[in-house]
Amino acid sequence: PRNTRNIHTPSPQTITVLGETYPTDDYTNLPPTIAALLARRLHVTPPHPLNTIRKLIAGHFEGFKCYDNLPAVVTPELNFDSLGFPPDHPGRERGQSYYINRGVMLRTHTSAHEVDIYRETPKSGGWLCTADVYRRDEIDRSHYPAFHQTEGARLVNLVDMDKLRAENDELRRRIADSKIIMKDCLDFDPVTNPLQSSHLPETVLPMAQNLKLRITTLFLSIFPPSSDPLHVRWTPDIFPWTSPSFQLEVRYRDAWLELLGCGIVLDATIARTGHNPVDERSWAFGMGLERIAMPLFGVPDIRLFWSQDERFWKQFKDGQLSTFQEFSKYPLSERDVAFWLPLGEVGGWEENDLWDIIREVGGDLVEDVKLIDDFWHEGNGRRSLAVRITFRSMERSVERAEVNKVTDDIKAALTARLAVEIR
Ligand code: FA5
Ligand code: MG
Repeated sequence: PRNTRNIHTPSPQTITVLGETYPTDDYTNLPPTIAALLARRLHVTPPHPLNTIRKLIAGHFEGFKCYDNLPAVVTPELNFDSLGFPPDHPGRERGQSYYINRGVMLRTHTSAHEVDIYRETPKSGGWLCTADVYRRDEIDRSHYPAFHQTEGARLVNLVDMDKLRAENDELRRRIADSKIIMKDCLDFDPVTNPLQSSHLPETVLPMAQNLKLRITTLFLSIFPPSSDPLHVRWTPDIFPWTSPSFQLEVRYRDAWLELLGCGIVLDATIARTGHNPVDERSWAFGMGLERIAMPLFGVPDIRLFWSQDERFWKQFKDGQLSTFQEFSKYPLSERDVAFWLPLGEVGGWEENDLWDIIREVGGDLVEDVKLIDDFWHEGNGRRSLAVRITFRSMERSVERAEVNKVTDDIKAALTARLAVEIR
């Protein structure tokens, strides 16, 4: 059983997002702290590094039409249905996405605009769309509930296959001459990652190669040449509107960092856009801009991109790459909060509700939240949870009294909204 309780009770009748007022309902779960991020528009604000990356990508995909200002408030139809997400896909749940109400939500990916943009794209056209996207995710160095994506797509007319093969040969030569080390994935698993039934290998394989080669040469052109080779690897992936699908990872600080997902768009999706899948096929990708900016600018923590501290902003120049110098961090404080869940409630509620309440009350002071204890007490028949909250500001040093006050406010909010009993 899923939790349908509105965690933001007492909920106001309306909420205002980017100056527009919407009625709330039992689906509303957008906290004010997240709503406030929509106005930041980092990806079009120089000298922010995400704006620089957006422009570098646009420079690589010459002739692709750019969409940089599409509003983040979309319908679930656009975000999910237009792409063939099944009705029970977990991404649709209130625990994973931010809803203004049942009818409108914050886009969870730039793919929400695919169908609309394809509709106005001419035959054999290409386009890019860069935007802020929102997901109820856990928070750590490489995950944040608000981040940025660039979506890219290219329509290819089947009469142009020879040109495409020649282009692929040229791109392959550039990669062979470079310092990039690419592990390709030619795994078209017929069950999990099949070619579409109407697609012949001799037309679709060059398209899949073109997709991977255009992306690999993008990284070749934006990562400055260095003595260390850049390691990238392709693996199979799954998306409801592409097949076959792939993921690209890059090696950064001794770990593989996921940069993007991509694939060959399903005929069914192409058919929805006014193009004819019998002669027009398309590849599409969606890449995380912070995930590219982190290795490119040496930014060690995704939360820094949202910093208002001038020690962050003044390190960047519009359109230029530079290496971020970490500035000293203010001291942290930790507080543990333990509580009993309501009698009879043993699960089924969304852990994301818990993280969101803590973040909503604690705002930017909350650097990290970890579940440190979870047990079942035979005696009283109740489940107990404990979380450790790390408080630290990126802007200032925070007094002990303020940390205590915020911790008390968090306890009060958890009690009021999740009906827990603080231990
Ligand atoms: C998607 O969002 C698909 N829309 C991509 C796509 C487009 C597939 C077109 C096919 C065709 P995914 O959920 O994997 O896929 O996200 C894409 C990228 O966004 C990830 O590879 C990662 O770089 C970035 N990303 C995802 N979640 C987060 C997060 N919480 N914080 C920062 N970056 C994230
Ligand atoms: Mg992914």
